[in-house]
Amino acid sequence: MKAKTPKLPRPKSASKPKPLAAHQRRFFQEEGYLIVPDVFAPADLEPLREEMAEAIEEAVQALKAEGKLTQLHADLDFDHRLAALYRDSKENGEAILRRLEGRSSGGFRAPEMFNVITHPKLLAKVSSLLGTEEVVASSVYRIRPKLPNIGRGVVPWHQDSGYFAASCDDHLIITCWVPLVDATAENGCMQILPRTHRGPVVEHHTGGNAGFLVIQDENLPSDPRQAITAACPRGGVVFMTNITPHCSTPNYSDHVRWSIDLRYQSADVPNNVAALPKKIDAAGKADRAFYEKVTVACYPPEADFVVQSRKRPATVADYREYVRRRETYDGVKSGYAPIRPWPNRATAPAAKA
Ligand SMILES: O=C(O)CCC(=O)C(=O)O
Repeated sequence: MKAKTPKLPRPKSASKPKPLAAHQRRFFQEEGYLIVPDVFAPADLEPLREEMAEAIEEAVQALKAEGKLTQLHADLDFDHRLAALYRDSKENGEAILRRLEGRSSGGFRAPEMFNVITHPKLLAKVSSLLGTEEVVASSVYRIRPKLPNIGRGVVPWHQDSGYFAASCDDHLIITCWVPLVDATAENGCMQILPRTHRGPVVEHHTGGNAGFLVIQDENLPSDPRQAITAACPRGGVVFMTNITPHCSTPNYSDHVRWSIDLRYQSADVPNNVAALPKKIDAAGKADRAFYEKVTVACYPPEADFVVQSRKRPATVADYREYVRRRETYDGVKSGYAPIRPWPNRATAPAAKA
């Protein structure tokens, strides 16, 4: 990816960022999710879409230079180009996706991404759900380009806490699912099981579609037919708790269902903001003190960073610090203890009828 200037002016916005209204907060508390159709103006997300389109163009040019690609589909827009490239060649499509998504789909760290993660309109709403002004962004954010008619982006039933340390089960970590196109049932928006988020983290299995964790139907906290279809327009956000079961369905449209999902927690919830390795060896192993400190976090392998604190403004990460933390954590490739050793679906005993 090309070198970037770190500072990017945020587009001026006429309206002051608003927290969620009491009825919206109540809905979230009762249902375990909330869809707000107009958190962003579509223009707020345009720089991110453009930067991702640019990253695709760079990947295309690299493949062309290697002689691997002749049909560039340069006439197609952001919503359609990757689908056409993937259709022509799965190998090229995967190479572009790997470049765009980076390690664990969270490798994209352009200023435009940081600007969405730290956008005051989003933080005002997150802050009102967390009930604190000191907010930490969990580095577990993902870019999800769900391509038409392939299984890759179809995410099976899970609770986000299925991925996190059990020590964080009782803490609120909010997922903000941000579509970059209108997300519909046709292009594979999420399905959410409402009113089940006050229960426990149920059994997950490894070996779900595309390597994701999966909650088998018999382990879901309620009948999957109770699920709601979480359609959400571009500019909107689907907010969920870390215990809310959700999944997503195939994309039957002709375009990519682009989305990102971001996670936030109170600064009081265990995090790894204070943990940075002193050294990382050639095999990607960090010093012992780092592993001792970092395992307090809900998802130790990825770097958390403070995104809002009026009380301690010096702790808030700017773009440089965000990149530094993410790159450092990406350099640590091994040595983490398993977060949650769920059984494998293929080898687990069959559920009782
Ligand atoms: O984007 C999707 O299809 C699924 C997203 C998801 O499961 C998540 O954000 O936890």
